[in-house]
Amino acid sequence: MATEQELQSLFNTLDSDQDGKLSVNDLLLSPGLNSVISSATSTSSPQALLAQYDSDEDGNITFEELKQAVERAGNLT
Ligand SMILES: [Ca+2]
Ligand SMILES: [Ca+2]
Repeated sequence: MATEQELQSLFNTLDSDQDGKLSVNDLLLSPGLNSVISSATSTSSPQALLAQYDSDEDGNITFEELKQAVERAGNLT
C-alpha cells in the first residue's frame, strides 16, 4: 500500500537520471526499490512492468503510468 505522495518520492528516487521517466535501466539500478514497485504493481520484473503498464509504449514509465499501475493493482491508498 502506498499513498500518492509516497509513490512520488519513490518515483523520484528511482529516476536516477532525473528525466521524469523510469526506464528499465533506472529500475534495474535500484533492485531494492524495484522490489517495492514490483509488489505494489503485482509485477515480477521491470520488463513485466513496462510490458503491462507502458500505455504509450515509449519504453519508459511516467509517474502517471506508475500511479495507474499501482491503482489497478489495488495498492494506492
Ligand atoms: Ca529516468
Ligand atoms: Ca510510457
